[in-house]
This record gives sequence, structure tokens and C-alpha cells, in this order.
Amino acid sequence: MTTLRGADIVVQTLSRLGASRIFTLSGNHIMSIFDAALDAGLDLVHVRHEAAAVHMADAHGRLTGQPGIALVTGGPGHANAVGALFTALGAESPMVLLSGHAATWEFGRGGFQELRQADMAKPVTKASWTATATETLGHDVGEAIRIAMSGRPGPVHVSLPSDLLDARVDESAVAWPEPAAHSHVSLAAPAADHILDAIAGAARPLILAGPQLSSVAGRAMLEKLEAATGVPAVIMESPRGIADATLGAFPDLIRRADLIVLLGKALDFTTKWAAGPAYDPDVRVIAIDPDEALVARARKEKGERLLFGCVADSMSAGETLAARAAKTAPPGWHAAARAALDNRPAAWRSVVSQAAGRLHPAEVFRALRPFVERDPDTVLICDGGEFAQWGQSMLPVRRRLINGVTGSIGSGLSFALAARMIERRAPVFAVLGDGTIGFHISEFETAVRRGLPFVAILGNDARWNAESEIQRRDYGANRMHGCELLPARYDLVVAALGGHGEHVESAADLPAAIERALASGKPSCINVMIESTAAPAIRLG
Ligand SMILES: Cc1ncc(C[n+]2csc(CCOP(=O)(O)OP(=O)(O)O)c2C)c(N)n1
Ligand SMILES: [Mg+2]
Repeated sequence: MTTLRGADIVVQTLSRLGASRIFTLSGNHIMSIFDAALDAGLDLVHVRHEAAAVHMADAHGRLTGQPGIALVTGGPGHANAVGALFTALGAESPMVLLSGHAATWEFGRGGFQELRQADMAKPVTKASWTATATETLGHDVGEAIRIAMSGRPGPVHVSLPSDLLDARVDESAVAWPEPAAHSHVSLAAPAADHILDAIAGAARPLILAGPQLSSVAGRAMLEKLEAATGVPAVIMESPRGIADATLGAFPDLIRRADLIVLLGKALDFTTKWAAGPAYDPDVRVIAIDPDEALVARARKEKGERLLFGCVADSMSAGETLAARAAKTAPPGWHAAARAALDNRPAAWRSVVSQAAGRLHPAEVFRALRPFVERDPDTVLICDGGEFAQWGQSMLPVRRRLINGVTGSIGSGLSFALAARMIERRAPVFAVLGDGTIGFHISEFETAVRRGLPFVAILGNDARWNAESEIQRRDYGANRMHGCELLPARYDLVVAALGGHGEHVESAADLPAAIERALASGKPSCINVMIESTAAPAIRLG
């Protein structure tokens, strides 16, 4: 009789389903899985904070379309990880968090690090549960992956009690999952034709795509859809919503739209619920969404103004619409829309800082842009407050990760490490603020240990400026407090951890610093002193 340990079942299931790497941080409850990983040849990428493991799994999910796997210990490890799931949920990223857990015989008895983990993760996941038997651990893991990948992708959590991981069962009793059985709902041809008719009847239609379509494949599909229909397709993945600087003078454009087609884009605060002064009061809405509840919500919000709503997966629905489109929308509208989206103030080409020893964010990104454009496979990560918004608006790229709809800052460095594990050649740049870098600066040690070079472009204005700007606007310039930081030398921290550091106080020095950082082949931080500058607000002149 061959027996298998629960931990071996978990690890072999991951291997069978194509996962060869897990992002993790050790702990008593999961050491059996570490042990099992040795035999299965599973790569343990071990990090310095559980949230970083989740952020890396999130980035893996977004960049590859395959589920990222994070593994943390029970109790405090799980608690540290849960906050980061919110980012993955908002970004619609397929990933699975596996957490060790107190043994089943300890439940309710005050066991070591016992915590209602599944309850805790529930609001920030698509599904969350605790495994109940060793024989079905493989099924649990397979089911978690299936749910993460189906419909609107997102995070799923499973807690794994340590006694189930340690127990041995007869191999013949193990319930192995079916490989990659995801449920998908396609857009039926009559529904597609109905939507295309509505689009053809509109004068100024817009397609708004959800975050899950910001992948390279999603962008390519949207380009095809835009070409086939003549309708501008816009990805809305920022908490700044309509004001996302990536989208140029989008507020001027959306106000003119007479039809909004939501393609997997939740009608939420980022869209201002397609109502109020940001919109034409007569604007009509179509909702195509993998999630029935979101179609229902759109119906509740819009009433008669919802022309049509249906359940379908965003990617395949977009492909169906592109394939069936017969007419294109008025070319004048398309040209005007693209001009608004591409609009950037001419002054950005020449603006310079007024403060000695400080750069204006536009100077930083004018210098960075040629490096980003050198390689079409460059990965750009933008994280943080005001500084990163300038990066989002000035650096056009195909592969980009931002912290996303939940607006949770701090994930950028972890994203950069995960991106480098996937993209071995092209540059990886992480643009972030000095407040933001503090959340996970210790991941530079992970990056050095694992040999994962990337370049962090740190805009150091010695403050949490996004919040300072709110204070200036809402309470007055004399009431700005509680948001100041030191002009700290983060470049020296990174050098101390074994990476490469640069400190820049003048625009003339920045290109050579970037060049040296890239050439170092090390995880790098360019500490660029900047003047505090509000995020850009772009309007048609
Ligand atoms: C996890 C989390 N904590 C706090 C905030 C609120 N917040 C948003 S931007 C920001 C300031 C970011 O500062 P920094 O990274 O230095 O960028 P800056 O705005 O100064 O350019 C803060 C505190 C948030 N969005 N997410
Ligand atoms: Mg700052």
C-alpha cells in the first residue's frame, strides 16, 4: 500500500495543475509543505512579509493569466496576507492563498495561532474555506484554482489544518482534481448582434473595459474590437476612475458619450455610476459582465437607461463582438475620442522644477521614457500617490501593473520581483513614492538573494503627498500635518541589502543613473529628489 502525506497531496496537485513556483514565508503550520516541495521540485520563493507573497502571486496572475500561488502560515501569517488580497480582488487577478491552520483537534480549544481564517479572508476573495479531510486536499486546491480562473478572475483562499497536512492516507483514496476545468460563459450570437445594433444606432459610443482586460491579451483583443466597431475601448483600472491620468482628457470625452458599453467593467465609484455632472443626462448603458450580481446592480442603478444586460466572460464576449461587427461607428467620433485620450499638455515637454536640488515629476518621466520604449516587452509598475500618476500618464506601455481599483499602495516592489521572474530579459521598472517604498523595502533582500534585477524609480518628496494635497485642498495650506517624512536615502538602504543605489538631485544626472542601474544587473533604487507636485489633471484646452 502506497501512502501519501497531506502535504504531498497539496504539492503534487499544484504540480499537476501547472504551478511550479509558490510565493511563501515559512511558519510552523506549513513546514510539511516546505518538506514536500523538495521532492516535487516546487520552487519556494520565500519573502519578507506575507503580504509580499500575496502581491507576487497577484502579479503572477495578472502577467501570465495563470493562477499565482501564495502559501503562508496560520494565524499571524494569514492575518498579514489577507490585506493584500484586497488588491488582487480589485485587480481581478487569478490567484490562490493557501494558509496553514491550527490542527482540527485544536479547533475551539485555544489552539496555537488559532484564528477564524476563512471568515477573515471571505470579504476579500471569491471563495474562502477550510479543508476538512486529507483525502480531499487535492480537490480543495484544484477547486480553488478553478474558481480563481473562472468568470471574473480573482483571489481564492483555502486554510489547511496542520494535522491534515501531516496525516498519511492510501494513495488510492486521494481525490485528484481534473486539470484546468474552468467554467466560461460565452456571449450568444443574438445578444452580440443586439449589442452591435445598439452601438450602430449610437452617435458617440464608448466601451469601458474592466481591469482583467489590462493584460497583453486583453489589450490586443480590445484593439481588435475597437478596429472592428470603430468604438473607442478604454480600460478603467484606476481608483482615480475617470480622472486616471493614463486616460488623458477622459472627463471631456465621457461627458459627450451617448452610449456606454461596460465590458466586464463594474458600474462602481470609478465610473461614477454613469450618472451626475460627469455624464450626459441621457447617456444609455449596456452591461456585459461575467457576474450576474453586477449586471443586476447595473440594472438597479440605471433602470430604463440600461438598454441591455447579459452575463458573459469579458474576453470571449469582446472577441465575439469583434468577429460579428459589420459596421463601424462614425469616424469623427473615434478620432475625437483618441485625441482626447492621447491629450497631454504641451507644457509637460518643457516644465522644470522651481526648487533647487529637486526635479519636477515630468522631468523624471521625460528622462525615463526612452528607456521604457527601448523594448516592447518592458514591464512598468506604478504604485503610490501623486508621483506615480505622472508616470502612468507619461509612459505608454503594453505591459503595466498598477496597484489598481482598490487604491492600496505598497505592492509595487513585490510586483517587480514577480515580473522579473516571468520576464527574464526586458527591463522592469517600478515607479513609486517615498511613502510607498517603505511598506516592503525589505523585498530588495529577496530580490538580491534570488538574483532578480529591476529598477525602482523612487520619487522622493519627503511626504505622503497624495494625502498632503487633500489637506491643502480641503483644510487649507496652514493645516497640512501628519504627512511629512524624512528625505531619507533609500538608495543607501538598497545598497546595504546588496542592491544598487543611485541618488539624483538634477535632471541632467538621471539618464546616466538609469543606465548604470540597468547595467549593474542588480535590484536597483534610484532615489530621485522631487518637488511635491499634485497628480496631473488633463483637460482639453
Ligand atoms: C495601504 C494604503 N494606505 C494608505 C493609503 C492612502 N494613501 C494613498 S496615496 C498615499 C501617499 C503616498 O505617498 P508616496 O508614496 O510618497 O507618494 P506621493 O503621493 O508622495 O507621490 C497614501 C498615504 C492607501 N491608498 N493605501
Ligand atoms: Mg512622497
